[in-house]
Amino acid sequence: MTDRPGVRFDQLTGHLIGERVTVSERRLAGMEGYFTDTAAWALADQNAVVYRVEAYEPVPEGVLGGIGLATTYLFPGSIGGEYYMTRGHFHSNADGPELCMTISGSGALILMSRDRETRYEMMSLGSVHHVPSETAHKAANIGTDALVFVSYWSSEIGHDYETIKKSGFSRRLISVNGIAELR
Ligand code: S6P
Ligand code: ZN
Repeated sequence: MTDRPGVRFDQLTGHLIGERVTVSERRLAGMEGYFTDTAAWALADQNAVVYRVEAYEPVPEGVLGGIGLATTYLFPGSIGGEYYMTRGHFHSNADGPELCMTISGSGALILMSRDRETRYEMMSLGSVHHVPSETAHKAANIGTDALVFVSYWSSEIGHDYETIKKSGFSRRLISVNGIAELR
């Protein structure tokens, strides 16, 4: 028995701290095919970190009975006018919803239904977003600082990246004269 939780959350920065927190980084090299302008992607510094994720999953993915928690730090940048974004995914196995809350920065949560209807919600300090089941989701950073947000999901769901890798989202968030537009 211990009186100390294994993981701590810093509500100002979003940092998850503890031995059971896993940290992963996604660089441009790991985002082949995700940006429309593949030539601009190929010319960009492949070492650039697009986002970092700190995650705490008390129950393994695919197993019923836990809530996953992650903080995403999505850095500012763009490739061919398309904002830096997370890869995006559907939930799978048992599909299920997710809740996201913005800690800092400004961005958009892009949501696409199974019939490929795409919409987005603006993300800013304190904004709360419900990602319904059967909805692909990815975040885009439209600001000049890191976009930091926290996500919660049920442990029994899995993550399907293949569908988005293969078919993408039906619309993309692009900077047009500095204004975000979904096209
Ligand atoms: C997990 C949740 C987030 C993302 C993270 C990175 O269900 O949606 O924690 O994993 O924002 O995005 P992605 O699409 O590369 O997993
Ligand atoms: Zn998710």
